Amino acid sequence: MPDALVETLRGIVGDDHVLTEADLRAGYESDWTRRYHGEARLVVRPADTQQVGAVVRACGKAGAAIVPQGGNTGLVGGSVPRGGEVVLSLRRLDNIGPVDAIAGEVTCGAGVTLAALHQAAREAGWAFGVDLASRDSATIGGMVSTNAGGVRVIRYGGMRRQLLGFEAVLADGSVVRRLPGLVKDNTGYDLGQLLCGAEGTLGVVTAVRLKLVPAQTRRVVALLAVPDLREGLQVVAAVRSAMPSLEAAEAFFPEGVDLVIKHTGLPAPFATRPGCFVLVECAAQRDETGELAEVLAAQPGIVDSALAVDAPDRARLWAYRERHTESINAEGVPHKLDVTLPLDRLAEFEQRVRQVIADAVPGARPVLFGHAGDGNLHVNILGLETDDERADDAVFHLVAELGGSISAEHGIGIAKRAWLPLTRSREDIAAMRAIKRALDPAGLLNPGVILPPE
Ligand code: 2HG
Ligand code: ZN
Repeated sequence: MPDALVETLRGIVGDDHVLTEADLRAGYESDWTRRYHGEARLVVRPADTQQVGAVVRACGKAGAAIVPQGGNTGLVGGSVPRGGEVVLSLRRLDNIGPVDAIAGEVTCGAGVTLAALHQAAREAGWAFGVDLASRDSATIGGMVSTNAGGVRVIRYGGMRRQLLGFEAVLADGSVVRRLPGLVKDNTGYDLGQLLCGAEGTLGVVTAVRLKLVPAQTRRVVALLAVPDLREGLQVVAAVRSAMPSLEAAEAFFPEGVDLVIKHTGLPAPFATRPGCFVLVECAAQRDETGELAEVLAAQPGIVDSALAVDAPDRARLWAYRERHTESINAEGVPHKLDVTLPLDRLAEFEQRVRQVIADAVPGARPVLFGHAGDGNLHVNILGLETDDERADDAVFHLVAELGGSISAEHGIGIAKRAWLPLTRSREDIAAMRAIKRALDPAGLLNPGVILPPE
């Protein structure tokens, strides 16, 4: 039977941008880990905000649910169809406005990649505060929608802190625009901050106004071998209290480094195999290598270290951390549990979680790594069936017991919605449902994401 919606959408975006053939849809239907996939009714690729509005209106009229999608680098199943939805790709909204050099701000379309934004900021003598490993594909709209964090949160915060203004299409196809955005603006509800982290369930972000930060010209990275995470956190605390230029503080373990070595061919970073690796980066307007070396020298827990100042050397050290995700993926389809703990419980969590996983599913292979400076660990688990959630359940219960959150920076998606009540009260969830109902009464936008069907 001909799909009337296809014709309507072709009239809005042009024939070439409504994808109905299975092979053309495929790249939009499966997530990066291959754990989440579903068939889309079609993929539509509007070119601008006005077209996004028309597409949303047409879908609403046809009763067709929409899954908004950016670079499709999400890790919780929130950006791929579950079955029969329209995938609304925002990638063509890739315009970057001129950098406002007086305010240190820029307006960019939802489809701009993080790498392109970094480059535009750099060319204007500024920097953008958020950075993460999938920078070449991740788009700003998706990063706002998931309130992405990344490796510099300890210094600059996540996407929420960069967001000064927004433009979005609401579920009825109308457009709300608060651009360019003001640093001070107390005029009612902050809809931009509400859309940020809403994972496309309350509106479709089409453009944002973002804060930029001063470009730091001198960087130093240290890769450190320590006996365990507890010791690693001591080192991070020492650097943090002594050096305001601390920009990243990451931790990982031999289980992950072994995989990185296996899949990238990189040499082992140190002659000995420590219990834990810590990577810190400081960035300033002048060379702070001496200061960092001095702080580190006073840390008795460090058993081995490598310092890098030049860009290729820094990249070489970062590779041991940043190439975890792809190396894990090369081993199989992981379950990805992105959790955060109060910093004073993080080491206890790390010490207990492997056993908790082993007890839940004997033979499961945990690989932990993450952002030690902000209490965020990525608990990746290999060797599990896609829908065997026993290990996930056990880990989330441990997180809740220790006062943490089941999602630090990846969002809830469909992957974690069943555990929302572990760390959100009934009243809290009811308030979230009320907001969803108010802004999307027909349940058109990313249905089933964050909040399970009632
Ligand atoms: C990172 O920190 C990303 O590299 C991905 O948040 C984490 O692959 C993961 O689990
Ligand atoms: Zn991360």
